[in-house]
Amino acid sequence: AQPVRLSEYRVANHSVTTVALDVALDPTATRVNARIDVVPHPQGVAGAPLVFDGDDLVLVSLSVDGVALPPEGFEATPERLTIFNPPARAFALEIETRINPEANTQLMGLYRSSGTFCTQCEAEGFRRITYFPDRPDVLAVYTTRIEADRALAPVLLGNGNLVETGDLEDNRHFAVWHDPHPKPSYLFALVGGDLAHVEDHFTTRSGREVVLRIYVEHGKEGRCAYAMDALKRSMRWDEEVFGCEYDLDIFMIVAVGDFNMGAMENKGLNIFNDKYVLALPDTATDQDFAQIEAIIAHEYFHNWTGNRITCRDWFQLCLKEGLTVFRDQEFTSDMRSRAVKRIADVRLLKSAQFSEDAGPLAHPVRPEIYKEINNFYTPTVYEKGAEVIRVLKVLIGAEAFKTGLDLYLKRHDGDAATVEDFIACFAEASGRDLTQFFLWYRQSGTPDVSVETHHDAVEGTFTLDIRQSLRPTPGQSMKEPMVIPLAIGLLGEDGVDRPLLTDDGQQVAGVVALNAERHRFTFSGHPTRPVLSINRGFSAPIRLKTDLRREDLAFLARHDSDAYNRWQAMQTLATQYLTDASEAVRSGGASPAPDILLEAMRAALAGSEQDPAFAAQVLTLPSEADIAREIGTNVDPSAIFAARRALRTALAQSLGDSLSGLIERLAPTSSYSPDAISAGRRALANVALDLLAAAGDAERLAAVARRFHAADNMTDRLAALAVLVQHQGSDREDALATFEERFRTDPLILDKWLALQAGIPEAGTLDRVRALMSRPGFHATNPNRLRSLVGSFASLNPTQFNRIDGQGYDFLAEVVIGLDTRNPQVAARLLGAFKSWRALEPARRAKAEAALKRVSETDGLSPDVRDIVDRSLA
Ligand code: B3K
Ligand code: ZN
Repeated sequence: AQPVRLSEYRVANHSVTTVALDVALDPTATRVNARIDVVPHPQGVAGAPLVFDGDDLVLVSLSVDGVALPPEGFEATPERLTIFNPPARAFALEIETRINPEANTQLMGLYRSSGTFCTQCEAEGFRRITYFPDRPDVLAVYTTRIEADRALAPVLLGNGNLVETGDLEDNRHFAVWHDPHPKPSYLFALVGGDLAHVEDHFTTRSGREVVLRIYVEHGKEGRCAYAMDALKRSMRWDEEVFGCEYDLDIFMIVAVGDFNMGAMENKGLNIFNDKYVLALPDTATDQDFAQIEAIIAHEYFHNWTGNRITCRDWFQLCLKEGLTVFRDQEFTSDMRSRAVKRIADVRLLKSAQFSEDAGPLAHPVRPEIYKEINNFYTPTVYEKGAEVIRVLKVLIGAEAFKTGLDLYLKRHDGDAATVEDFIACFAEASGRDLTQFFLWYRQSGTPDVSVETHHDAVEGTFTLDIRQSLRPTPGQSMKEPMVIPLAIGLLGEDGVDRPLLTDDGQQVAGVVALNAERHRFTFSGHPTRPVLSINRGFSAPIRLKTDLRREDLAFLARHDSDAYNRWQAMQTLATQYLTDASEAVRSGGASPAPDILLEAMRAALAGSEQDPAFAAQVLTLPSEADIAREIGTNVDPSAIFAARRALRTALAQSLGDSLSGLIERLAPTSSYSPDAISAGRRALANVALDLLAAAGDAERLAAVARRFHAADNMTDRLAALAVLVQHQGSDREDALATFEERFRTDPLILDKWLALQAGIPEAGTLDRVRALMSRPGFHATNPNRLRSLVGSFASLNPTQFNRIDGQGYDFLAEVVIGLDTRNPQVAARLLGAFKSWRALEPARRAKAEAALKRVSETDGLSPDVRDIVDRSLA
């Protein structure tokens, strides 16, 4: 396939004003009649042929202004409709196509999920329904008429407002939906099926009455209350914080079981993976509740950032995704704890995005070339896309940021915009030149920033020598220096922030900005050496090296006024220890003494009940992947695992009594509630439980097993099970069997059970995973099942995926090859687990490469998998 380039963007030669779709649903032969009002684009090529996209389409009939086109006037292939001499004025095109939803295993376009007809059109799925200029800068007003057998699909849903329903002969019926807001085809959706719903209402601040509905499988109505509440809170919050009001009479969410990703923001008709809708205390963990809240908000927020203002082309994907992630992060921060949310977001950024930036799949936040757009829904576009907006906010200040965002929402309402349009609003609002800032969108890779400090006791000065660099990434060998805002503080011996005075005695705000390769900042008024707290709140998404000593880090972990940096200090301390210890395991040398780290953990534990959710984060050690990333090259996952396990054992032994005391004091006094405070207490208790059992002590494990059996909610039950599965022995198999028996009929819950087993760090896990894959209840075509079992194995089990014999890699390659013919998007996603293969030590690297080559040599790969495998091997 030919790559698509940003530099080659041209307007479409033909635009569309209105679309009237008439869809007669049938499992294997759905008829689609599209009446499309076409106008030649004034900036397009005059007299150009009309070229519409298709994918796997069968044309039944075609007419222009009511007259059938003669065969020599057009060409229709499954991928393209070309009309050689279209009228040079506005005209109506009528296209009839026939599609087979049942055979649609890609889950793009119109497909069936457990009998329900539903659609997924982003990025290029609409062209699997009818021929169309399937690109985000073609905006049209849609009317959708859906008809179906009443028994097969009593519920018929479309975008916009319901305008008509009625009965037809032969037990058929229809519904007509009209969406007055012009939109690109990727936001089109329809649903038909036998679904139940729950209903609520929302009154917007200007008085519009909105009906809210969540559609689910019959019997699941009782699991929607949390999602509905999250929706109403999102709607209110978006009015209050961003001034964004809802703009239709109804807002619908439909939960389906087969979905390629989390959810989709179709106008007025969001379609969700049911995992992100359904929740009860007994079925969902605290983490599930939090994710539901965040994703409901995210999709709802797209109504303005994505739908009212959409993207000109797919290179601008971060325009809607980065901004909407930024907005959902802010929402969660306001609903829960800002510091804890920041920590969680940075953890995700580092694990998913920094690793992407460091490997063969690195790409800029705004890519300039792609072969398969579905492969660019990445942590870089989403998470780094949100970080970059945060950088902008720190650089220009909260006030100018708000003015700029208001300007953007107003100026570009109804537009298909670009990142340049967006940034221009902030340049205008702040009066600043944002040319250098724009490098955050253009240059891929994570900047390295190193800081050397120097204290001069005689002069009373403290100097920072800061250097930035950016390594080469695919397609970008030369890099320019970035503008990097670093929030800083200088702590005195009492742990309190000292005033920041420049060398001429001027007080400065707490942010220094780098814009060149090297910078020196000198602060005065420091007769004694202060302790530097830098990149507070993770003000810039960088890899930071400082000359802080272990004692300094322990001091910051205790005293920093910036909560994020208290957490970061402990992580850095632990990461440094664990990288050294991994090295020692590997070389057979002696492990360093963990004294300072143990003491810092003990201190954190002592104050943990003041803010349990925060303390839970502090007491969670860096993951094996975090340590691997820090080591960077020649990585041996087994050595990392051994070092980490030894540290956990040491912590369990030295902090055991404090941990058990804490668990007792955190025991719930009332029944389960998913609120953030209660969730924080459970999180802390469960982190403590996990540490306490780390030494594998039989008595402690028996106590965990009792907790498992006594749990009255999924959070505590699953947390206990997660501890048990880490340790061989009969408790584990008993607990797994109990869980399976209890939730046997609920695949969504069994997914958790699959994921835990896939993560067991033992040699038997691969066989276990294979066995689980071939059990009767495992639907190997369902994305949630695959992600839970295969995805967890490949991404969350470093020692077993990276087995020294290469069997973990072979397994993944085999699954990807088998899946690719049915669902290329999910196959490509799973293959992404190889993204750090080049960082491995030589023996594993060779095995990983061989497995990737096997994929690469497979005939008939999809464009999705072909693109990932080619870039991975390049
Ligand atoms: N916009 C969708 C993602 C679509 C992915 C297409 N492969 C969900 C979201 O980000 O809100
Ligand atoms: Zn999104």
